Amino acid sequence: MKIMILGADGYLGWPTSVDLASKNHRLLLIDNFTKKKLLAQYNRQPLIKNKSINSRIKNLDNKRVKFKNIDCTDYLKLNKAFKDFMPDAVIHYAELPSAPYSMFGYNEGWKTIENNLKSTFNLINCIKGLNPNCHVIKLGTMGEYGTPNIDIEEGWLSVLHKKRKQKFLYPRQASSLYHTSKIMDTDLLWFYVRLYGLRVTDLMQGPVYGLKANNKINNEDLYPEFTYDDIFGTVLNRFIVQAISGIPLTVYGSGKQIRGYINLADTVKCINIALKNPAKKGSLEIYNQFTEQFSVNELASKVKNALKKIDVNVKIKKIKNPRIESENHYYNASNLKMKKLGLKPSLLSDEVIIDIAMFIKNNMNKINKKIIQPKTSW
Ligand code: USQ
Repeated sequence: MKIMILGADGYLGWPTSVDLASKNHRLLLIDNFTKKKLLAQYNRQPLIKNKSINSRIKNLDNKRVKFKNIDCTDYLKLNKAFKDFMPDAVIHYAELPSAPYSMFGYNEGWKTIENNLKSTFNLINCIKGLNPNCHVIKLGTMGEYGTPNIDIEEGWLSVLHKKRKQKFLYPRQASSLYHTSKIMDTDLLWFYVRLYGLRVTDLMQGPVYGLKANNKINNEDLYPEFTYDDIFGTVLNRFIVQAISGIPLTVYGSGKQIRGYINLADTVKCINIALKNPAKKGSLEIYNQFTEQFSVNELASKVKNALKKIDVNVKIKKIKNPRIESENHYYNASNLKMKKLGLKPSLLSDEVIIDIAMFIKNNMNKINKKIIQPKTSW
C-alpha cells in the first residue's frame, strides 16, 4: 500500500513507520519536529536523542520510504504532498499529545487546540478534494470518554428515548484541553463522514508504554525517543525511570484512577489491523485501543514486584494530585473489536517491565532527575 504517516518522528509514529517499512509498504513520512522543539523550549529531554530521521530511514531495509518536513497545519504544503503521493491510507499522529502541556497556560492550551484541529481539518480537506476513497486512521484517546459511571462502549451508544431509538457517539467528557481537542477531532471527522462519505477509523487509545515496534527489534536506532518527564512522559514509562534512578514512584493522589493501558508493540499491531480492515465508505469505525485496565496503584506495585527480580528496591510515594480528575470512579471499558479482528495482546508481564528497565539502566547516566516531579497543576 501507499501510506502517508503524519507525525512520523513521534513516540508512536516512528515505530509504526519502522514496522510498516519492514512489510514493504511504500511510505511517505511527514513531521516538522514540533515535539522535539517543545521539549527543548521547556527544558525537558528524552532519555536518548535519536539520529536524524533521514539517516534512520537510510538504514531501513526498504528503499521506498521517503520523508518530508511539513507542518500539517500548513494546508497548501500538506495538500501538495498528498497530491504528489496520492496515498491509499493516511495514519494521523500529527498532534500535540500531552494533557499537562495543554493545561500549562493560555498559549499552550490554544496551541494544542489549534495544532490538533487544524492538522485534522487540513487532512480531511485534502482527502475530500483529492481522493475521498482514501482511508484515514486517526489516533484518538480513551480520555475522550472520561470516567463515566456506566460501561464505556466502543465509540457509540444506542439511546432509547420516549420509545424511539438512535445510535449516537458515546457521550464524551474529557479532563484536559488536550483530551478535549481529540473530542473535537472526532466530531469533525464524524461530520465529514456523514456529509461526504469519507472512510475513517478513530482509535481510542489508552496510555502507552514500551520501546519496541515489534519483538524482532533490537537495534536502538529503531526505538522512538523515550520521554519520562512530567509533561510528555506517560505514567508507566515514568515509573520505570523513577525506579531505576532511585526516586519514589510519583503516584498522583489516591492512585485509584483506572485507565486502559497498551504496549507500544500492540499499538503497531492495531494499526496493521486497521489498515487491513478499512472503514467502509461513509462510516466512522471506532475501536477502544487498550489491552488491560489498571489503577495507578496496581501499576506501581507491578513495577515494584517486577524490579525486585533484578534487585532494584522500588519505593512508592503518594503525592498531591496535580490534576483535576476523579480518583474514585467506576471504570469498565469494552475492547473487543480489535481482538475479534485478530489482535493477540502483549500483556504487561514482569519480563516486559524488566526489558524496559534494562534499557533505562544502560542509559541511567543520562536521566535528568530535575524533570520528574510534576510542575503543571490544574
Ligand atoms: N499519573 C500518576 N503519576 C504520574 C503520571 C501520571 O499517578 O507520574 C496518573 C495520572 O494522574 C492519570 C494516569 O496516571 O490518572 C495516566 O496518566 P498519563 O500521564 O500516563 O496519561 P494521560 O495524561 O491521560 O495521557 C496519556 C498520553 C495521551 C493519551 C492518553 C490516553 O499522553 O497522549 O491520549 O495517555 S488516556 O489516558 O486513556 O486518555
